[in-house]
Amino acid sequence: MKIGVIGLGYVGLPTAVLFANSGHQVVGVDVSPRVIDGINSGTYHMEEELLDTMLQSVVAQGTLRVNYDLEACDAFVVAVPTPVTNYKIELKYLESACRNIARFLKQGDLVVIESTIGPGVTTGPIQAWLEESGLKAGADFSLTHMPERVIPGNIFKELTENGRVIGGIDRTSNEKARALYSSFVKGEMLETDAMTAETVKVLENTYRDINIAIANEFLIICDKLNVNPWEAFAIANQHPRVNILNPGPGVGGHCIPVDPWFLVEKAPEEAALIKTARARNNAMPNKVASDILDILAAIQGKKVSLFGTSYKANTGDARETPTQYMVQSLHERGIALNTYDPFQILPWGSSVGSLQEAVDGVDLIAVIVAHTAFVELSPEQLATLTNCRHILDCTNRLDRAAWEQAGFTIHTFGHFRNSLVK
Ligand code: SAJ
Repeated sequence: MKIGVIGLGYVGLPTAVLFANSGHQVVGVDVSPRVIDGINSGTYHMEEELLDTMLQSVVAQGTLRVNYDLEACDAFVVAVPTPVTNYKIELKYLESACRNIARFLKQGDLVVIESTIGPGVTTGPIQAWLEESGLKAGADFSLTHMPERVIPGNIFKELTENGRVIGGIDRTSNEKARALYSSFVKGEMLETDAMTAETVKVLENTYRDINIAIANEFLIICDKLNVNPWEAFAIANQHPRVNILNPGPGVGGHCIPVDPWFLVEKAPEEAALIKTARARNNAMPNKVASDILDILAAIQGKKVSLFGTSYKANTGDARETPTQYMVQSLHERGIALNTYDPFQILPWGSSVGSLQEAVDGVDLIAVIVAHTAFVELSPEQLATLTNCRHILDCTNRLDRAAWEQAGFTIHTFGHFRNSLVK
């Protein structure tokens, strides 16, 4: 089959590569010169080695071609972003992708929407944009929503092994989508209707957001009670029906903090818990900033280094990263700081490029992200680079005994006051 993949981001590009690798002719379309020129010149690299090798090979074989312009295909897969701005979902990229497809749509084609969308969008605006082709959904072409559900950092495995939801507008759409994706998906594919598939995806991510929010709220309550939350959670999680997630400095990325708003938009009155959970998670960077302020005051320090600017461990992805909001909050309070991340240098003014620069002249190091490079840092080595001996561990991953042995004080996130008592 000839497949057009629109949007070559963290889902679209690997999907295009996997289709091409399984023998289809694939045309990848994107608006970014970095992506198109990079792929065409062989200088674009994917974060996962296996996918990177596959990308180079399908481009060399000509089974994947990438371009700014779309062309006629038998199936179209849409994986463009659907960001949320001021609590509203922006469908502009989706609209432009669908209107673009409408120009080439012909009898018998299949359109698959992978982008995350709120309930009702497939049979609402998406169908309407596609029908500007003059063709009727169902009668002339097939349409399904197949939400992507992969976790960045493990894309190849998740794309091939995860179960999929197929939410077609009719049975034929579901059958066509199943046949197409069977070329690389080994996981179970569950068929339903478009509205259910849209709802499933946002329920999943909202469920995770709320579960993280309760962990964060428990941390704040434990802090008030002077109970070590990490110890309390570890014990509570021994219970067979309890699974408290990890509290942390906030919820970043482009999915978990975004998708709940798709439900809020549909049911603003009813989604009270969802909104509260969002507010709780959004307040966490500020909680870290306040703790930093308190520790600096107690140790008579002035400057902090924030270790980690990605939204989570072992990725260079900084979308919606909590660190960004922490930096803002600390700046507003007049605290001197720098940020350090082995994966990236961000244009925040305060971002430094080496561990040595990061720890030079600081009084406190706040470990925000559990990058392996931080968790496995040698306390003895760090001790030779800086006079700073105070660490706030927001990840609870540092080996406290080893750090204390090397002369550091580890301040526990949610329980740091304990370490300030002499
Ligand atoms: N986080 C916590 N505590 C936890 C788990 C995560 O504070 O116990 C934070 C992380 O540090 C990060 C944020 O939440 O800032 C989101 O991280 P994540 O690992 O939960 O999720 P993503 O955004 O990397 O990927 C998610 C995945 N969903 C789930 O794990 C339930 C993935 O399956 C989805 O497909 C993806 O969102 C998406 O695209 O929707």
